Amino acid sequence: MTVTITAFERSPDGGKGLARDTRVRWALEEAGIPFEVRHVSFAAMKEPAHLALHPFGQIPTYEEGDLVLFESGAIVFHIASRHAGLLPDDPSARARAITWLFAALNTVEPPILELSTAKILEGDKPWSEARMPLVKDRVRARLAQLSAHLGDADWLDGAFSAGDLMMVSVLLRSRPSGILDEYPNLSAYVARGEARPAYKRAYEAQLRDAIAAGSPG
Ligand code: GTB
Repeated sequence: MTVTITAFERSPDGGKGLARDTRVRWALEEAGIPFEVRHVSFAAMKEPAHLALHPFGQIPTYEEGDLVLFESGAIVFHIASRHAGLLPDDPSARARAITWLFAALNTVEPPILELSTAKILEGDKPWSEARMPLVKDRVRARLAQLSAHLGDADWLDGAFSAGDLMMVSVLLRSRPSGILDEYPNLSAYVARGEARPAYKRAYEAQLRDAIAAGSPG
């Protein structure tokens, strides 16, 4: 059955792979599932046809026959649940990998997003400069904890899993701030994720799309 996902028509990151379709592309590549990408403009995302797929008018979405999903975490979990390679067979190891997927989205991503919001949407406010160190320190607090847990392991819990896929995807968004590089083991962890052939295929495809669309950046 054909799988179709949606992505930005013109990604604001110019193809750096930071939009959330990249994590879905990566999961599909890891699972060996062929898929098509439908590109949507910011305006089209808010129109009824797209809102019927995604109530919040965002990307990514996932269509597989009659099944329509939104939320990158739910989509990655759906792919990982039905195809080998992204979740361990052992029930306890599987539950732990899923825990890391949630931790990436619910515990690590929020302060990283807050930093992006503080820079992009609030950077011109008079109070922004005073607030920024607090926002950055909240990112550092999380990354320090994650760094301590990871230690010198390759992946968060044994073999590479959907939990690592999501954590690497989330951490990538902290790299432009320079904060990721303050934690060499996390930086190396992200590099291991980026070195996976499936990630490279996902990254290169979204970059090709961005170049074809003439995205800025
Ligand atoms: N919780 C949802 C999920 O995980 O799927 C969040 C989805 C979401 O935020 N989608 C964004 C979107 O559609 C794109 S990824 N925004 C348009 C809108 O809300 O109108 C967020 C994103 C955007 C841009 C960059 N960038 O330029 O670096 C990175 C990430």
